[in-house]
Amino acid sequence: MRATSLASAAIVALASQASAETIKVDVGPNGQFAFKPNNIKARIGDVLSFNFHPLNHSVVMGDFANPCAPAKTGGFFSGFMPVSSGVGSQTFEVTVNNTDPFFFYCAQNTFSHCISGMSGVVNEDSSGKNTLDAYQSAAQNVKSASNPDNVFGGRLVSSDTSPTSTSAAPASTTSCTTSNKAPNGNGYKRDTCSGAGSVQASFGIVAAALGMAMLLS
Ligand SMILES: *[C@@H]1O[C@H](CO)[C@@H](O)[C@H](O)[C@H]1NC(C)=O
Ligand SMILES: *[C@@H]1O[C@H](CO)[C@@H](O)[C@H](O)[C@H]1NC(C)=O
Ligand SMILES: [Cu+2]
Repeated sequence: MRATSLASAAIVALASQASAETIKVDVGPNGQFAFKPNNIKARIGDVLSFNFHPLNHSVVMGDFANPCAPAKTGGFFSGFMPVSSGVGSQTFEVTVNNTDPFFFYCAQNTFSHCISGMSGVVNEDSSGKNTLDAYQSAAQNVKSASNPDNVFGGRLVSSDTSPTSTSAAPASTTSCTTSNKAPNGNGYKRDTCSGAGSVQASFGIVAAALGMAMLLS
């Protein structure tokens, strides 16, 4: 019984790892005060990758009840990202931890970005009242947007191939060495990768868990 549930937990972990997606969100593309896309469906484990365009945008998680203000609990803030041309040298990556709806906005007050509609939603409850349309309408009545004091809740990653944070390493830049010695010495193949959160590292852990499950059965 214990072994079975351990094994199925391991399989679920592997399945969810394999299906996690990176969802690219453009912040202010083509000079627009908008996120593209701004109405996002995401699953647990998916990563939102915010790509900053000119001028000087940001992304903050907000609450439906207080448009253009930071979420009361949790959330994230990228900081302001001044970009003169092209796309900024850093992206901001945020992991989706549950399927509850949440809103995000740009806190730039020069030209009132959030107030003029620069906001978005993840997993909108389109059957209820808390829609993106309603958030954006309410935002028009806000005097000014606000932002947290510090960057938090995500990872700043260089847009070139070398990530500034190991946990955000894309598969292509993950380097792995394979050894046949599992930590418990039972011979399961284990990959050691630089870059946490990679599929290879997780597979090693899953394989080790499966090995444990077999020993217990
Ligand atoms: C970007 O915007 C922020 C917030 O308005 C401001 O504090 C910062 O000075 C701006 N940066 C540049 C380079 O304009
Ligand atoms: C998910 O959890 C991480 C780690 O606690 C946190 O940094 C991140 O902001 C969370 N994501 C959201 C959308 O709140
Ligand atoms: Cu903006």
